[in-house]
Amino acid sequence: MAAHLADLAKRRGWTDRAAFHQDHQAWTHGEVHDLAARAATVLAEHGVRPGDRVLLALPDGVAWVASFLGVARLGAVAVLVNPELPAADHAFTAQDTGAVLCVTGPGLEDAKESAGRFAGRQCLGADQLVALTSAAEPAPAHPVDAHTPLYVQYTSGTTGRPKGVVHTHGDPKTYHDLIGRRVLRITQDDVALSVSKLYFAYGFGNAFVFPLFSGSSAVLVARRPTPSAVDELVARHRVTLLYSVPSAYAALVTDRGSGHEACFASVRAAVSAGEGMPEGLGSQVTELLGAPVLEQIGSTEAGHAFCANGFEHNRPGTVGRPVPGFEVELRDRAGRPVPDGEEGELWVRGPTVTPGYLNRSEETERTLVGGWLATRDRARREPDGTYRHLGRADDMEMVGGITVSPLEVEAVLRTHPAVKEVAVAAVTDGHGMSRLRAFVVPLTPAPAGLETDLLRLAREHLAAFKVPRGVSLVPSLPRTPTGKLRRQLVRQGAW
Ligand code: 3SK
Repeated sequence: MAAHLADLAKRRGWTDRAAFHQDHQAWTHGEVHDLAARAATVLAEHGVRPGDRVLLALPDGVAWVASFLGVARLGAVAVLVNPELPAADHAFTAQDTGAVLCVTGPGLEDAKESAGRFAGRQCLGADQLVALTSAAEPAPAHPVDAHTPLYVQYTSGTTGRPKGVVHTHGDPKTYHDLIGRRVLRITQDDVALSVSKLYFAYGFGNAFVFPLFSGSSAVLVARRPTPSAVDELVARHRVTLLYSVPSAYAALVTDRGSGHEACFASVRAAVSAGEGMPEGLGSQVTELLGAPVLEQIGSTEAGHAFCANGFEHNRPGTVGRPVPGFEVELRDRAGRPVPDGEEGELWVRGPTVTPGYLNRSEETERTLVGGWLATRDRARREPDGTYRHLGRADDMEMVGGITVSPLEVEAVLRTHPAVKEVAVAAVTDGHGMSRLRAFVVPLTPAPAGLETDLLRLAREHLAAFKVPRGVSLVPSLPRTPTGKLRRQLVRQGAW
């Protein structure tokens, strides 16, 4: 992939075009590929050989890009992890992958301390890696094919140990051909900003793969940008494609009110994934940005999106139609097909579905059945072929022996104008009984009597068994770094 991209940039004349903007500096496609080829030499000097795994625990930036492409050039495998994880999680990933080297970011560069954090593995600070490239020659590319493993991303699911998902050298080009080019119509004039980070499947496609395969550029920021940082970055770099998640879009809208803002004039589309867009939020975002919101759904196992809305066919509130090249089926718990209009679990087949999890043959067999991927997402197919996402199969709550969809209750409570965010879960009370409780982040200041108002609203719109027994006002909800709600923590009341 690394050699193919460097060659593509030359053949298409992109070498002098900006590829990445970081802080106040721009890096061209030519500079990035040159840096990556030299980084490969430095990595080889640190003992990296074809097939070895190299952990990348560093924030988004050009050093991340050069490290990834350097690893790819050597025929080694990059393991993409959140640099902010606790030490025990880093140690687990280092051991699970048998990484030979960990490339680390700021705060983790102390080699001795880092070696402890990464289970005794050799560590190399990303700044040092970049500094060493100035004295290094470009490395030749190790021969690989489309099926050679290229990178591993970890998925935690809602329970259990994190699992390493393997993707191959052929996958990124396919993400770009199917989603970047066909769905989003990315051209070399686009400028991307992704709130989701590069170590996550969504951010990896948005801000790394699509720019490199299209000759366009992306703005890279080390930390998740605040709403005012998004305003500033969009205006400064004239961002055309904004990729984010519903909770961050909600913050963008609520932090200012409504109405189209001049700083967003360059935006031509706002892509949303990670979880369902609450009703009404999509139109608020469209009004603010003056651009369509394109909702999609994907998974780490699929590599990127497998269902998406596009410019010609955009149905707000749905995740759109299968991405060209993907097949989607709805099945019941027994694996039987579910008719249109009825709810089922989403199964996906397509060219970038992972060959399997690292070291987890049983989980691989359970999740990949006859070439189909069990996503554990629940959905309904509408008559026009679009899919409506109804939550995760393991999201359902059980109260008094009855199954309740927390999403349905949350949708009702969210219509209250003083509610910023809400999560509903079955929580065990002092008598060991499972009771439905709503956790609400209010818009500040919260109006007096908000809890009573919310219970009244729920009683007006929901069957009695779906009405929460209580409401707790909380300052925030537990979310993954990519914005997904951690329902297991909500259930435990532990965050
Ligand atoms: O979380 C998702 O829905 C998603 C969407 C696009 C690409 C990747 C992912 C994981």
